[in-house]
Amino acid sequence: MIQPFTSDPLRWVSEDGQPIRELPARFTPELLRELHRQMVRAREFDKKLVTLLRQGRTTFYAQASGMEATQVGLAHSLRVGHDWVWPYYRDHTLGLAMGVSMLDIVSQCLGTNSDLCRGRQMPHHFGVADKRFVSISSSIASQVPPAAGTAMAQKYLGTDEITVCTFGDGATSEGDWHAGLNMAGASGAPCLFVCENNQWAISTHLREQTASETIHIKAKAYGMPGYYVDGNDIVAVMEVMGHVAERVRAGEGPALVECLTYRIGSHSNADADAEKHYRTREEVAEWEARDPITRVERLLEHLGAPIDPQEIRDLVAATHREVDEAVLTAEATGQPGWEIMFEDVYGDKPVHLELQEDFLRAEQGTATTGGRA
Ligand SMILES: Cc1ncc(C[n+]2csc(CCOP(=O)(O)OP(=O)(O)O)c2C)c(N)n1
Ligand SMILES: [Mg+2]
Repeated sequence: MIQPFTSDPLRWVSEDGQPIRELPARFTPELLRELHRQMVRAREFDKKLVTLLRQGRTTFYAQASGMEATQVGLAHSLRVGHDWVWPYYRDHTLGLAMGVSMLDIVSQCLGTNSDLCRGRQMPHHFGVADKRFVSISSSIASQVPPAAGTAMAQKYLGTDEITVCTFGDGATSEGDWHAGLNMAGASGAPCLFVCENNQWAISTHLREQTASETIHIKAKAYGMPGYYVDGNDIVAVMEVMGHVAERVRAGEGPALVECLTYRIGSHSNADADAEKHYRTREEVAEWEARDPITRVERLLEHLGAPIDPQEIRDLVAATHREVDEAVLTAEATGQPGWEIMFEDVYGDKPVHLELQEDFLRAEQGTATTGGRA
């Protein structure tokens, strides 16, 4: 029933919330409400983080608004903490749905002492070891070859883990992307590649990015199946991801899933106002009308289990409080001092680093600069 290489994206729920295929039994109103809750929470997180950015409290943030069904749906197809995830910089919604705490993400954005990497990464590039959510890299597609390598190791060691590797549509034009898919295909490694096709790579549209009709057909060249799914339909994302993840887990080799979606916000703060120069207001409005969150609300109405609007208002307010608390908690831990640049790399600090540290300490004119709380 779930076939690769379809010409249209696989879809279960129409844009106006009507089931167009039989709704699988697991999609009870309870599950749909929970998925809705997670998508709303992520959307509101985005809004609050953009505010923090505008207040100058962090310096980089890339919204995922509009892409919630793809990322939340993917999170529900993983075995969190067991399967390895090589994400990209727009995957905080995936992280939140995997149970990464807001405190961990906010701390990393603010670079406070509560940040797991203590301010030594670009903001909004977190990693969480116990979730096997690998630290995000900004270099487009650089996660793809190591993800293939992780999957090759899983195959070699005979584990029952799989590797999930996400990226945008633009990433598929990078050499690293082709090298990674080629390695995974040739070795039959258990890697699930997920393209979050939001149709833009900053200001470059997909049509300028590739002459290929779709992204998923590129899988053919690497000897793996390519699936095409409506990334704004969470039922479709979960059905396809679930099916494909099982296939990968069963030792049938890697697979590529292309989720067709859209980012309704700007690329990042780097192009906050520039987007009006490359895409029209009408195009954004067209995709806002296909919003993944409203689609679930309409589906619940259709199933006779509508969400009370007050419940949504309460959820929005609760999420805002949750972010505010995370920010206050993170900021209260203070910012790391310069000394941390000498820590966490070597078990025993080599002598040249000790000398450099002493030199810097003397330059600072103090023996204990400490954290700037
Ligand atoms: C190797 C490399 N080249 C260029 C950039 C600059 N850059 C940052 S984001 C981006 C667009 C990526 O688009 P896509 O892969 O579609 O992901 P999206 O941002 O749309 O989610 C580019 C070109 C970079 N970070 N790394
Ligand atoms: Mg893109």
